[in-house]
This record gives sequence, C-alpha cells and structure tokens, in this order.
Amino acid sequence: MKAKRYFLAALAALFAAPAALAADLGGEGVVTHAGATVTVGPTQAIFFPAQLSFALWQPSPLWAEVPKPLGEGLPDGWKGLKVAFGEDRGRPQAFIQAPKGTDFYGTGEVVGTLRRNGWQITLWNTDNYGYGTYDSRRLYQSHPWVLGVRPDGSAFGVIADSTYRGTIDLGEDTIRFVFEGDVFPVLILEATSPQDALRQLAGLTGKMPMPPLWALGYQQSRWGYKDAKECLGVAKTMREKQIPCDVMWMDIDYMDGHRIFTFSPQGHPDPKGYMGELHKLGFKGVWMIDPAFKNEPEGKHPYFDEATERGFWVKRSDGKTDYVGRVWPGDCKFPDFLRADVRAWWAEINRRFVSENAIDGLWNDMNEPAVFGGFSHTMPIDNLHGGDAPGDFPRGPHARYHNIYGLNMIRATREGLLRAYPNRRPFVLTRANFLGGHRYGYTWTGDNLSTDSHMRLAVPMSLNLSLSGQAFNGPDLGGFGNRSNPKLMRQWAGFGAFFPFCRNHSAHSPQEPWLFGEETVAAFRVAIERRYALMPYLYTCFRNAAVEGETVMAPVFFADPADPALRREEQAFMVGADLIVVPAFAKNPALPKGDWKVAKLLDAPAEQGPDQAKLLLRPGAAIPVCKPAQHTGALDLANLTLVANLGPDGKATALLYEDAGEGYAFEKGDYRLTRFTVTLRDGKPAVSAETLSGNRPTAVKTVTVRLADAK
Ligand code: NBV
Repeated sequence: MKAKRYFLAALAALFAAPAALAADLGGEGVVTHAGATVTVGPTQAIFFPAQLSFALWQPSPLWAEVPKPLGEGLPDGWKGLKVAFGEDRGRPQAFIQAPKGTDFYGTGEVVGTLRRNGWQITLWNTDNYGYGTYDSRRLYQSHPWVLGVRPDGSAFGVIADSTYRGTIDLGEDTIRFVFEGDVFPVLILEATSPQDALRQLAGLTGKMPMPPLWALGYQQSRWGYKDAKECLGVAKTMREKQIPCDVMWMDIDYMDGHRIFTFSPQGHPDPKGYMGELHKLGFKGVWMIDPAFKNEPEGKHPYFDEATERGFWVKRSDGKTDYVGRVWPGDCKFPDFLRADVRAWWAEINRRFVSENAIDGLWNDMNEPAVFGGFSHTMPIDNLHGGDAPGDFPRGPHARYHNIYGLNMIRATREGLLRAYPNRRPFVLTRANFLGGHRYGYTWTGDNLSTDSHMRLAVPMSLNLSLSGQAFNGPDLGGFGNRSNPKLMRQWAGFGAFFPFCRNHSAHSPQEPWLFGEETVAAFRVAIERRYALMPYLYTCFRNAAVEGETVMAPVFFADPADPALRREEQAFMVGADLIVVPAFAKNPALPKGDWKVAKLLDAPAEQGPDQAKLLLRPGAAIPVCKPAQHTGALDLANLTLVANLGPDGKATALLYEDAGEGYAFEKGDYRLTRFTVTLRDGKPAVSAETLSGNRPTAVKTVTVRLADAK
C-alpha cells in the first residue's frame, strides 16, 4: 500500500494531469509517456524517453549484441506493458505498471525473499561482508532486470539500460527504476512463461558459455591455507576420506605480500610443481587474482612498471594523476579495464601467469572495485575511466563505470585463459558483475556467514541470480565468515550439493569436512556422491543453459507457473526441469500437483539420512545417473541408470547430453543429445533411445532402470 501511494505521488508530481493518471493506474490501464518505441523482436520493444532516440543511445555491455531495430512503434499485436518516463529530483526514472497479481523476481544478487514485490534495492556493486552493511540492499553485482510472472503463468521481463548507480523500487504491482545519471531506455519482453522470458533474456544478453565438466565437481577452498604443502595435504585427505572433489582453490595467501602475479617464496616456492602434484591426483587448481597492484617503487614489479609507463591506471578527476587507494597489499593503483589496450595487456599477463604455472582457472575477487576506507568501499565517483581508441568506453566518471568495472576485468581475464589454452573452456569466477556479465565469468555469492539463516537465504539468493541470467552460481558452502559446526556442515552439504556451483570456502576457520567428526564426514560424502551420481543429468542441464538459454537452478514454480501456491516457495528448488530438491531444513514446502516421486541416486540407504535433501522426480520424467567417482574425470559414463517416474501414460523420458567435457569440438557437432524413453513391457522396464542431434559416438554401453519410489 505504502509503495503504491509513493508511486502515485511520484507520478502526480511528474505529470501535468495527475488525477487522470492516478485513475489510470488504479485500473488495469497504463500511462504512456515514452518518447519513442522501437520494435526489436516479435515480442520485444525498447522504450526511449523523450530526450533519447535509438540513434543517440549508448548501449551498455549488458547486450550480447545491440538489438536491431525492426521498425518504429510496438510489435504487431503487442499486448504488453508500457513505460512512463519522468524525473525525480533531477534523476531520470522509468515507471512500469504491471497487472494486478503479478509476482516479481530477478533483480540480480539480492538477500531476502524469492518474491521481490515490495522490495527496494540499490544497483551499486558493493563489497558487503556478511551482507551486513547497507541493510544488505546492495551487494557485489548489479542487474537492472525484473522478471514479472502474471497470475495465469505468462510472464514479462524489463531491462533498464543504465550502468549508473540506481534503484529498483518494486511495489505490489509497480516497477520503478531511478538512476543517478543520464536518461536511459527500457526494454520490455513479453513471454508465454517465465522459462520463455529467461530464454529471451539469454537471447539479448548472451548465453552462459559451456563450462568444462570439472567445474561442475565439488571444490575445496579456504582463505588461510598456510602453504602449498597444506593445500596438497587437503587434496590428499579428500582422496583418503573418499570425498569426491575436482578443484583446490588458492586464495590471496599464495601471493608475496598480497601482491598480484607474485608468489610467496616461503609458502609457494614452486607453483608449477604444486599444480603438477594436484593434477596427478586428478584435481584442477583455480587461483585468485585481484584487480589492484601495490603502488611500489620502480624495479619491484615488472607489470606494475609496465602499466605505469603505458599510463594504464585509473585517473583522478583531473585526468592526469593516477588514483591511489588502499587494498590488501597497501596503497594500490587500479588498471582501467574500460580501455581496450588495458584489457589486451591484462589478458596477456594472465595468459603468462596461467601457462607458466599450469593453472587451470582464475578467481577474480575485490573487483567492485573494493577500496578500504573509500566512500561506500570504493573509489571516488569522479575518478576517470575510458578513452577514445577503438574498443574503449568513452571517457567518463567512475559513477558511470563502477558497475561494469568488474565485468570488464573478467572479460579480459577470460581472454587471457583463452589465449593460454585455446582448446579449453575458460573458467573464471568473479565476485562483481553486471547484467550480461555471465558471458565472461561464473559467480559465487560473496561473503556469507556460517549461520543457519545464511544457509537458508542461500536458496532464494541463488534462485534470483539464476533468474537474472547467472545460471552458474552458488554460495560458499558451510559459510564464509564465523565458525561453522557439524550440524550446519551436514545440512548445508545435504542440499548445497545440488547448487550449480558447489564450493566449500571459509575465512580462516578451517572447514574441511573431516574437522567436524566422523558423522559429518559420512553425511558429507553421501551428499557429494549424490552430486557426482547426478552428473550426467547436471551436465545436460548445463548444456540446456549454454545452448538453449535455460536456467540450471530454478524456483519450484517453474514446474507449474500457473499454480499461485508455488510462487513463494523458497526452501525447495528445482535443478533442471525434472528434479525438485527439498532441503532437510524445509518445513511444509509448497510442491507442484501431480505424482512426483522420490528419486534415489545411490545404492546406499545413507542417502535417506536426516541431513540429506529429498529429491523429487516429475511424473513422466527420467534422469540419467552414474556411479559416483573421486572426480569427474574418473566417472564411468558408459554404464548409466535411468531413474524413472512413469507418467499416467506409462512412459518416462530423459535427455542425455554427451561431449568431450572440455574444448570446443561440440560446437562443430562432436556431441550427442539422446532421448531415452522408459516404458513397462510385461511389467518390466524397457528402454529405447533416439539420437536428437550431434554426431559423437555415444559412450553409453549399458542402461539400467530404477523406478522412483512413492513420495
Ligand atoms: O581473498 C580473501 C577474501 C576471499 O576469501 C573471499 O572469498 C572474498 O569474498 N576476500 C573476499 C577478501 C577479504 C574479505 C574479508
């Protein structure tokens, strides 16, 4: 109610005939005050405010490709929403009136309820330890995007194209975007379902690049590993304790005095040797690189000297002096990633870094950019970025580029990995990002805490990130800050094993499963083994995200978007279209109608232990699973089981995607997409297979069927 009144008051202040407009807003009608509209797709239009036209528009990097105008005005038969533009104390704003009963989602990386109606969030990438500052209304990433789902299950999406600091203000059925910068356009897409809206979003902002198979494995990390020996010890213990694991992470501890592109001579004298040992054990290694270089005298750091000589640092408002701000190594200078030459240089030094040390992936942290003691933890908003060479962003203030600093950093990092290993799929994990930045990096949700409430809030948080185009995301499993405990570790692993990104990471407080006793080791092992058993299905979900623009993790209402009872469910969640994960902590989750049945992935009774999530399988669906192994490279993908829940017609179908798990041959047809159909013949399950596309010979030799149990 309050939000609605505010909205009406804002409109009243804005337009000449407030009463009429207010009356309009009271009904299903919409106020139109767009300068011009341009059709950019059969169900998509961009609305420009009066001061802006398509020709004057400076599109942000959120677009994979700038939409092509198909004609002036709205698409034929447009029944979609309209936009009213205005001004709030000199700041441009856009209003969108949604139909009554619309549920809002998306809005990027947010803490709070899954359903976003009534929430206001700030779009300003912010280092926010424990989500504890600014009322947790601003976090590491900004996504000026709202997904609306109408009562009948049809949907729409709204993109506001501004990179400035802004707010998304959601009323019960109103959307307001305000930015502290130039006027901006708004794209509205009309969709038959929320899934269709997400696919359209991927069409506009790009699809997630297919990650290597190993990146889907369980991963172990800690801020505070003493040295390479300790890391190797952890990797070996993973194997001894038979907890499947694919990746060991390296936080800033490996650096010499926290200086990027250096190694501590005591703790990490031989990074390549360490990587060799890891590889022998079947692990990959991902290493951290922050954006800022320590400001040090000439001759101490070749890359620092090179960047200084070439004038690569972000400048203060005078346009001449390099900006200096304090981060981990002390006073630092910051590469200006808004320039093409800086990005090319960064790609090159990252190429050298990974190829000289046999490093598999990179982790970009602190790239909001975070600056200690700075205004809102960052650099002054009048610092200057960009230039006028091809590929540069036009010279402009930090206020305009802050939200896309991280995106441009990871864009260059990814390029570095591609240069080092042209035949591998780059893996970059980033903390800061912006709408569309999933084209360059995958994400984790920053510095959460080892608490029960942070464990629970991880579900709606990762769901809304997924609903904002960030398909490959997940929290620090077990919690980053504070000290975890056995019960929390078991419960978190029990459902966290099914997040797209699954990494145990903590701040100094050691969190390897065996530090919490035997019961925890056993429960942890089962949880992670279930993830590895699910790998054929999970990998197929990732293919659907990379090729079709789908989500990997989705809210339960995706199972039946027209069922209003599911719209607020934020304990249980879906993986792909066929599986619902019900965490052990979930109380009375809202579940879809129909005969969903319990899917067992392992041959072990421990799978039903008190901390494990319950997995429910859609009627008519089957999922391909395999035997768990110690890492993805050791999985037996030749002998699969189809866990099937026969539908009312006695059938269940499964999709299986196979490729090399790495590289780009799949883009040239070296993959196989198979549909399996399970039926009962003389009371016994029978399987038939049909190749849908691809010309890779299948690895599958045997397929057994396991029928799902009653609920
Ligand atoms: O590099 C240290 C940490 C890292 O472990 C964490 O994952 C990042 O989110 N980093 C933040 C800097 C220090 C945070 C207090």
